[in-house]
Amino acid sequence: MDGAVNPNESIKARSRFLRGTLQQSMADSLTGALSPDDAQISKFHGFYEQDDRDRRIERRERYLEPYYSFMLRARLPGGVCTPAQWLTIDSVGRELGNGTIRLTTRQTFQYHGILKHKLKPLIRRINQAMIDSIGGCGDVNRNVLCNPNPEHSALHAEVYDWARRISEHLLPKTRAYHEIWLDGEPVAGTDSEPMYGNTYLPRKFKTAVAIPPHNDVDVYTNDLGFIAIADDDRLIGFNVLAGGGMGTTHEDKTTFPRLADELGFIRPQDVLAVAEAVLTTQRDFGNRDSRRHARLKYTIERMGLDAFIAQVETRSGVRFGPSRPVRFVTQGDRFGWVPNADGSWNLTLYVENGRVEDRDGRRLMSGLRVIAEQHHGEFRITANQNLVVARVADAYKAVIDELAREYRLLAERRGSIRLASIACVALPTCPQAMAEAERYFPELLDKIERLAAEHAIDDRAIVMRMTGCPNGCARPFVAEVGLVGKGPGRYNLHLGGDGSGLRLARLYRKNLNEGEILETLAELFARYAERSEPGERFGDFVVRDGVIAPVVNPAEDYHVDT
Ligand code: SRM
Ligand code: SF4
Repeated sequence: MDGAVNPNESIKARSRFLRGTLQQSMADSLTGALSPDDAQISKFHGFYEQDDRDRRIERRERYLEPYYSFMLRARLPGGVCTPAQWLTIDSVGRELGNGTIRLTTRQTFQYHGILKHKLKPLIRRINQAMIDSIGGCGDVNRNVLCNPNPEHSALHAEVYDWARRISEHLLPKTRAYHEIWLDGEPVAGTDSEPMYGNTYLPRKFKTAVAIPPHNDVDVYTNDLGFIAIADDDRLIGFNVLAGGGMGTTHEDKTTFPRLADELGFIRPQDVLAVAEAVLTTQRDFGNRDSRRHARLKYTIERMGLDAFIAQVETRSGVRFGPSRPVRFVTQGDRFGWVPNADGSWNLTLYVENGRVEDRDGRRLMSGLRVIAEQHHGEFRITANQNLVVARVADAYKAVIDELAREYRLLAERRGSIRLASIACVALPTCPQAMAEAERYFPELLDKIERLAAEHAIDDRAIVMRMTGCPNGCARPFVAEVGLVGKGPGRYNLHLGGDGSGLRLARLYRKNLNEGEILETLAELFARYAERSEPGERFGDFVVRDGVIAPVVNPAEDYHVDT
């Protein structure tokens, strides 16, 4: 921490509850960009200014400004939308974005390549379909995650409803969004923000709700987590977690990924009060000088867990009981058809790195559109960037199955490693990317899968995740194998997640090129094939076999070489 006041704080304070000069920036047709302050404020409205990094040099050589466009991220609690909403999501992507839809690791969708003049029509179109983008980004609570597989229908419906209510409860209250994008009446007098105040949170804030035994939402990597506790399929409460996060900075040992701590057990009726108390504690105690150290994980490290819990209890008026025992067995999705307790079915489709488009003979975008036209249930985006066609009535199962086959959407012939893998967006849109991820990972996986086949371990699902930088958007620090971009064509290799999101991976080798990654994995695969016990996961094996030591306390031992 250098003690300097962070400029983002004064931008927020000056913004008149997130209005800034966004309307002027939008009206300025001389540039495709926003004013620098508005580029910060726009995030709270759900969109980021970006430029096409593939075209930077060419544009510079022609004395043109960068090719600016915008990425917009919707708010979609639990990733749930109706088929009618999907049809809008699809049409908007085709007409106003770059022709694709990007499913994200937080169960929502993004559009890339939106030109400035198309932003307002786009926001209006999704809002007409009852989807907004408030808090898609920015220093507020982000999209709330919830396990997407409703096979325990009654319990899931109840838990999902809590995820939706948390999302509503923690929304900013400013009318700026409605005023600017939906032509709402300007607020008479002064707007207000009772929960956030005029500088909002020090940093982004993420919440997830998980239903054991599936940890596909990676609940321990969130600032705030709720684990549903059920008795005979009836929700009796939640174990509450706080202080998880992935983002790090290469070579900066004051930054580290962290799994959330357990605060204790609460009853369902206390959820909103506790969520608000955790959020306001972070609002008041979080670091507002250094954005690199501003997430709740660092606040808890600084305050100490007991002091943090005491604050939350005082603010919420809720006393935590002892956490209930829970067991998670997986952090991946289950593909194909899965029956629900109410007789309906879910079909989970593999969406490579979340990109919905028609490519290489696999007409994913068109196929999903046709399915949406026939389907009467729901769509659910998973936190692994896949899509569940959910609640398909038994009578419609054959119709949907035939469409999925016709458009080649079924995951059946894909390898176990690929199905358990995810990659972040990275180049060409992400300004933070140091290396490729989404565009390169499939090609690398072809080679990794061949290696796995050579060692006869290709039927073992290994959770592999790639990101273009250490911000950790595909949560590589809880993967069994995490590849984190270091520079063009270079990645740090992390090992040792447990396949259920309960153990951090640790840096194993730095700055590897493709040949070195494959060489290193080949050695490890050989060892795994020879020495692992039946059913032992790769991540567990590398820890047991002494390849990597588990992280005990990330603030102290994450950066220790082992
Ligand atoms: Fe992320 C920033 C994409 C999930 C940690 N993330 C970004 C930006 C907006 C780059 C930027 O700063 O301008 C990326 C936009 C790329 C693009 O062109 O679309 C970006 N993050 C994504 C998505 C789309 C990755 C994906 O391929 O699915 C995910 C969108 C989630 C959503 O729908 O809300 C996404 N980002 C995550 C996650 C995973 C999660 O939340 O479960 C993390 C790690 C968890 C965490 O927050 O600790 C994550 N993103 C970051 C960080 C590091 C934060 C930190 O504490 O240090 C940044 C950088 C920042 O905030 O300054 C970042
Ligand atoms: Fe961009 Fe880095 Fe996030 Fe990948 S991990 S999307 S490169 S910020």
